[in-house]
Amino acid sequence: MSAVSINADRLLSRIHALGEVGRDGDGRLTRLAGSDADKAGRDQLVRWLREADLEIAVDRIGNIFGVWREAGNAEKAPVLIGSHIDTVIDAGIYDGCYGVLSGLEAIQTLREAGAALGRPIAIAAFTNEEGVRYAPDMMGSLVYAGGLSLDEALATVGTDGSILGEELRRIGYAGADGPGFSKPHAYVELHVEQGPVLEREGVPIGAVENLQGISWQRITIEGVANHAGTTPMSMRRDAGYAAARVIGFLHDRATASNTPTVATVGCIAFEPNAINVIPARATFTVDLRDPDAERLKAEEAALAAYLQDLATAENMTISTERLARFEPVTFDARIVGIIEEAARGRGLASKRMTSGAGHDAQMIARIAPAAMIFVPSVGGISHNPREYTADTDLVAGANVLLDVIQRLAAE
Ligand code: HGY
Ligand code: MN
Ligand code: MN
Ligand code: MN
Repeated sequence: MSAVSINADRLLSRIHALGEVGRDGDGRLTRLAGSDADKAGRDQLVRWLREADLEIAVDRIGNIFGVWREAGNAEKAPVLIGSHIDTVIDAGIYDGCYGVLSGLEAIQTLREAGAALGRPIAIAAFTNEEGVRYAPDMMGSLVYAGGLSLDEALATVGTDGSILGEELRRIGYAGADGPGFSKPHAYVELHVEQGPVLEREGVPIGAVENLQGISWQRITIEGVANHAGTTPMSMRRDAGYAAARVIGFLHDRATASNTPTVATVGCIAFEPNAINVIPARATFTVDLRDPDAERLKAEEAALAAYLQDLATAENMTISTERLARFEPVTFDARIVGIIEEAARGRGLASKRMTSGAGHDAQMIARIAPAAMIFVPSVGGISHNPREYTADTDLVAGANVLLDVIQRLAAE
């Protein structure tokens, strides 16, 4: 175990302070990418990076980097610690922010301890990890890893009709300079599990060895508007009913299967959306995930076949638009081993596991050895204001991160 430990009060107070930035009139925490609330969160992070006397860079997709170049041999590629500070709607305070602020805390702790490491250390807050306003998710890290062109990303149209590039310019985060390194020596992301596994098994640290595949689609069903009172059931082409059939199909199929497949319809809109008008159109999103690439493909094919049959049976037009698709990812086994060793060094049990959630780590794994550290989520709850992780677990995870960073920086 390393001689140093993080400053728990500083980390916890920053998590709670950032958790207050971007609350709306009802107290709901929402910092969607490119929004004023996102700007407020970014500005707060940049103030903390300045306080920590780090070299600050904002790249052209708005990723924010803080670099401690003189941590070690400045010629060498840095160890990068990252995550995100944008949130979903009505979010908790830990998702993403915990990892970014723990990375900052680790750097400050090491500097204050006068640690001489072998290579620079950098932290990153990636743009639009959540993908709620602009799909796909993990967009900033995807662009940074070369998986999506900058121009395509900046031109993305949001659910509100806005353009990501214009919004980044408007909030002052359409940066220019990159972080001064092309790819990191290694990448580690610390994140709350957002699921029930660690809490259920009473294990404080997750050594995340892989991450499941993700498929996002938008489906549009065209029916015919008609009078709710005068139209016999046999004459209806009710897009609302057809959408309900699809939601039932997805839920029942994923529930009945004895596989880890999960299916979610998170957004839905009817047009003209009037109480006494049979919906002419239903537009909704489908989020399908599975750790197995072939099974994910099979689930997408089963949905496509179901939509085709439904369109024929209900005499409707059904179209689909792909919003995101990422294959399952296996993280770097060597770094997973270093995480387990660091946990042991702190007297903490750890468990190898799969991530159900998408993370920036899955993008950076395309260009550098990467892995993740999880800490337990109480009740497995996340993407919900009741998201909670005990302070002791937050501090333990950050200390494991601190030790992993030192180990990787010594290479
Ligand atoms: O969707 C996800 O899993 C991540 O929170 N963006
Ligand atoms: Mn996250
Ligand atoms: Mn999230
Ligand atoms: Mn993440």
